[in-house]
Amino acid sequence: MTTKIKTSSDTSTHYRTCNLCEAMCGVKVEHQGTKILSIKGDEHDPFSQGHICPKAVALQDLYEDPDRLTSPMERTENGWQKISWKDAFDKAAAGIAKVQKQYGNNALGVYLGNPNVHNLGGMLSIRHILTALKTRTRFSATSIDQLPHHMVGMHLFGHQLRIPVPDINRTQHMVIMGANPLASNGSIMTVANVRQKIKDIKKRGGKVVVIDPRKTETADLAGEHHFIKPGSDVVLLLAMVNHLFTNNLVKQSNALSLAHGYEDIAQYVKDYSLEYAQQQTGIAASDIAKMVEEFCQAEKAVLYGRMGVSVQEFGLLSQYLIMLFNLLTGSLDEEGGMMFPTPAADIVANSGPGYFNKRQSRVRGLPDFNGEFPVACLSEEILTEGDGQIKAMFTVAGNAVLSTPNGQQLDTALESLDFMVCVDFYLNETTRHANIILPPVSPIERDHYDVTFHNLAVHNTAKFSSAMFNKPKEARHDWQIYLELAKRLQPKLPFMQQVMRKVTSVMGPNFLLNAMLKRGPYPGLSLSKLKKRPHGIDLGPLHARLPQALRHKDKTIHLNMDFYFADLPRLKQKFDAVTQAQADQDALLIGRRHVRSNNSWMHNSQRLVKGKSRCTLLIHPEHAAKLNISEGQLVQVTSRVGQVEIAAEISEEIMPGVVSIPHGWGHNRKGTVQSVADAHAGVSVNDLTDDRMIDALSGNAAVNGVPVTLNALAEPVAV
Ligand SMILES: Nc1nc2c(c(=O)[nH]1)N[C@H]1C(S)=C(S)[C@@H](COP(=O)(O)OP(=O)(O)OC[C@H]3O[C@@H](n4cnc5c(=O)[nH]c(N)nc54)[C@H](O)[C@@H]3O)O[C@H]1N2
Ligand SMILES: Nc1nc2c(c(=O)[nH]1)N[C@H]1C(S)=C(S)[C@@H](COP(=O)(O)OP(=O)(O)OC[C@H]3O[C@@H](n4cnc5c(=O)[nH]c(N)nc54)[C@H](O)[C@@H]3O)O[C@H]1N2
Ligand code: SF4
Ligand SMILES: [Mo]
Repeated sequence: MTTKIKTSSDTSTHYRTCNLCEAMCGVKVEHQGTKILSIKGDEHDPFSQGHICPKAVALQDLYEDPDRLTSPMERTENGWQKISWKDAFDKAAAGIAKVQKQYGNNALGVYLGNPNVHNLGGMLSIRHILTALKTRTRFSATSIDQLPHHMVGMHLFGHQLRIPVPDINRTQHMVIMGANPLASNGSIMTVANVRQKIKDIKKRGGKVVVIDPRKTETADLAGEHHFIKPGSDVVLLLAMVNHLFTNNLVKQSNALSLAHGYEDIAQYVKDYSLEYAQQQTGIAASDIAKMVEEFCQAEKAVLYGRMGVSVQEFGLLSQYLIMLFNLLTGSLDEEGGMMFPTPAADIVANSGPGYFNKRQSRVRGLPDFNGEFPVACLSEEILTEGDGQIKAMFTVAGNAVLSTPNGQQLDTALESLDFMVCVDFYLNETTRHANIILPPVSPIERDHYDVTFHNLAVHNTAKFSSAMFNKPKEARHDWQIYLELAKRLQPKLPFMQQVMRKVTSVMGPNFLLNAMLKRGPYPGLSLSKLKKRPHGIDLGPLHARLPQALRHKDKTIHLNMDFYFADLPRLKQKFDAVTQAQADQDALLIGRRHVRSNNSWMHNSQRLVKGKSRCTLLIHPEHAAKLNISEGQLVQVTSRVGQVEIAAEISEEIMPGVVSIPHGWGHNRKGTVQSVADAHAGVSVNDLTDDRMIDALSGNAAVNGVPVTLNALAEPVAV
């Protein structure tokens, strides 16, 4: 809520929720007019209690960034030109219509990037533009991210967004697989100040265990850490579930009583012994047994797995097994286990349950989820000629060239398009291919409510932030861009849709939020009530919600064993054979995140990128010595699809045989306008990740565990 600005010399205080990552921290901004004086944590925020990370100050950098686009741009023979909004909408609509008329509606591809989910107006009005674009060729960042979580939610609990999260505030034992919340600030676990939460678990006598091919910041704090060979988590999980059955450790619970036929799981996992898991993962059989037994002995325990597990070749089966492990140990829907949040604006009640494999992609036959094809097949859909080939693209809040596998191939593919429109405020590696760029306002110039992340939060709260500064009159919100373009692309609509579009353009999407709040589970809550509480409202800890929270009509958990365990032959094939790729490779490549970075798009903030380059190749000393690589030395890294040259950073924190490069770098390409990022360019790990390496069960991209070879190049250089 903003205190009214009287004169530009008055200092005002504004409270809002930072929308840059999933953690929903409350910030307190001091400003004089539109000059920001400071950004600090809001200690009265009921969710974050004053915590922020270094990225919060980047809200100011984003707002003030001279490279941030504030007017629509058109690419012409003489370079980029500013154009009026009217011309931009007319030209964007005409260009899309022309391609669709010539090649059919599906010749337009759509890609939705991650920040769309962190955008209130965007989330609530995106359907208007998707309808008007009339194409069934859609992609998003979901299929290089959390797709397995949606599928497990849909199958087991009846809705793609019915996803339980660790009750980190009350657990006594937490096992973290393939997540580094100390850098990422948590994901599919909206939690502020995770460092403190982990310390608190230990302080109350509990335990935290991390399973990761890198001894991360989280692993350091946790105390117990096990290296795991990238991509082998699925074998570990099968053995862990098997151990529950063979050692009589399955625990009855309310959730388990709703999962009919769970006893049959034992049959599917029986061949996966601890010894086999040791052989495949590198974790000693005795350590695995101890890990399972300690978990079962703990009063309250939770197993949590994220990106490291989701984006590997058996990502979906792994996330399913994580859910089964929680279910079979009495940790699902119990205090201190995996619990279902109760958000004030209930997106589960306001969206479809999700569907899978209704259609298959044209070239490779990959399954859709909810109407979206796996992003790993985007470039082939542009490059492969024939009926249904993508000839134009529409992207929103995404930078697929740096974010999706075989980015170099996508870069080339985008170059070949007839037409492209991007809704984005940077001219970056992806949007440089656009014909028209439509830039929305920056985050602090809009209202905010985390429709998505309240649904994944470890404590129930409701927080609404009004725009801090009024947007310039001529500027547009994302939702306004969608609606104006939709009007031009599809002037005629069925009556009710026409009314909804009209009402949304006149009133803005907040009325939809208000309707959700009023229909929600907390009587008396409304937008006007939230506006009076600028720090937000505390709605209490998570509580047990089964069976009511199940969206299946019969109010039971559907285990869908046939679907999931049908993946076991593929698994056997992969793990039983030493493949040629394994014999040739020097290392398995994984990613990493850093608290001062945010995917590909926060690298234009000097404050965040300053200091030593973080885009380095992490390699273990023994491994480096074997390949004659010394600290700082330039190394050529080669995969099936590409090659990069990057300085080595030698560290014992990485497992021998594994190397790590962070994603989102590789700036300074011709035609981009991001001066700070260009000066800290780095290389793109997604020029190495392979569009052919996917989780065949879900279609999700597999960017962890990519086989690469390494060649020491020049003499050491300073990093
Ligand atoms: N600072 C910062 N915060 C962010 C982001 C960011 O880019 N920067 N991005 C945001 C987004 S979009 C997301 S989705 C979240 C992601 O949040 P997290 O899931 O916490 O993501 P990462 O930090 O990448 O952690 C993944 C971990 O998995 C490990 N890993 C890699 N391969 C394997 C494997 O095969 N097995 C196992 N067990 N582990 C493996 C990696 O070493 C790494 O430590 O973070 C969000 N927050
Ligand atoms: N190798 C590897 N690849 C990965 C990952 C990994 O761990 N390893 N992580 C994956 C994950 S989890 C994700 S989520 C994806 C992210 O992939 P993307 O979503 O494609 O990429 P981002 O880097 O988040 O780019 C966001 C874009 O949105 C713009 N933007 C920011 N805010 C707004 C806004 O409010 N409105 C509009 N219109 N635009 C905005 C930014 O300028 C930027 O261009 O990357 C994935 N790629
Ligand atoms: S942790 Fe995330 S939400 Fe919190 S201040 Fe940092 S970027 Fe913003
Ligand atoms: Mo993500």
